[in-house]
Amino acid sequence: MGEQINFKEIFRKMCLIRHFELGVAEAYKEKLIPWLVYLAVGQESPSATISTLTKGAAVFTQHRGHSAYLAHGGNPQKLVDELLGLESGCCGGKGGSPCIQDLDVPMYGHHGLIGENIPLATGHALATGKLTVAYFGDAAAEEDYALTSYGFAATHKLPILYVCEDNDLSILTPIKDRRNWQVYDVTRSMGLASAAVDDDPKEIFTAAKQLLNRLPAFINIKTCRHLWHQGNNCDGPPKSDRLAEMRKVIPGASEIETEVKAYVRNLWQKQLQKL
Ligand SMILES: Cc1ncc(C[n+]2csc(CCOP(=O)(O)OP(=O)(O)O)c2C)c(N)n1
Ligand SMILES: [Mg+2]
Repeated sequence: MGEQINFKEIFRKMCLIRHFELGVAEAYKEKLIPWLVYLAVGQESPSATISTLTKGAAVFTQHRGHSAYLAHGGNPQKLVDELLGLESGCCGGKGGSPCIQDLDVPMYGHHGLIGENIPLATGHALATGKLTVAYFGDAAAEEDYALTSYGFAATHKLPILYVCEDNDLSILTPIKDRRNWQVYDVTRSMGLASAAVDDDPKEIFTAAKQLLNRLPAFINIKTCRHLWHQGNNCDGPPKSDRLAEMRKVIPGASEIETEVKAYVRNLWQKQLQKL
């Protein structure tokens, strides 16, 4: 497992996710993608950081999964093709945005029931004994089958890291209207190593590195979704933007971002010509 934080690698992955997603938003706006898309603009840092510590892990995601796919080494071209419904997509063009799966990563896709990836990932950790990472939102995290999965993982000491990308929203409903308890308090009481952090890569890296030595574990990462639950609209400027913060402190940030942006633009242009 990587021991030192590599800010440039994390920043590069964040730029890849951000510009990839903006490319999806553009294609969606132009109606080149006529089906539902769930974008992770603003939520780049959790998977960009966790992936640097969990190379080779099996990854389970839910509907907002482009970010984890790109961060964990998924093929951006296959993702573009998937979103365009082409046979060359990672699911043969039949999965679409919420169901990204690619056994080359290996990454297992979502089926529609939020949080279902939590028991599935838990079963994977039990069956294989291999490091498994499950990404899900703050609403998925509170589902009954999620809670029982955490308890099962604690009992059987499974090699799994649960990563909650906590944007404080279940479509439009904030946590305060849904529950008066924290999932990480429940997981801690079950015996899982648990942490709650902000979306600062340094904070995520430090906490995740410790948790990975004490699996099973749960990490709650506060993050900020910039766009609507589905599609490319937004309600004005975001409350926070971690990528913008990183641009100010990473040496060579502008060169890295320009390079990644050009790469992503080229990817979309090349693929759109296939339509
Ligand atoms: C069991 C179940 N209940 C409700 C839905 C409808 N639904 C789809 S996504 C979603 C919100 C998910 O929120 P969260 O897990 O926090 O992820 P986020 O969208 O915020 O990334 C809901 C309620 C569903 N798909 N499955
Ligand atoms: Mg949420």
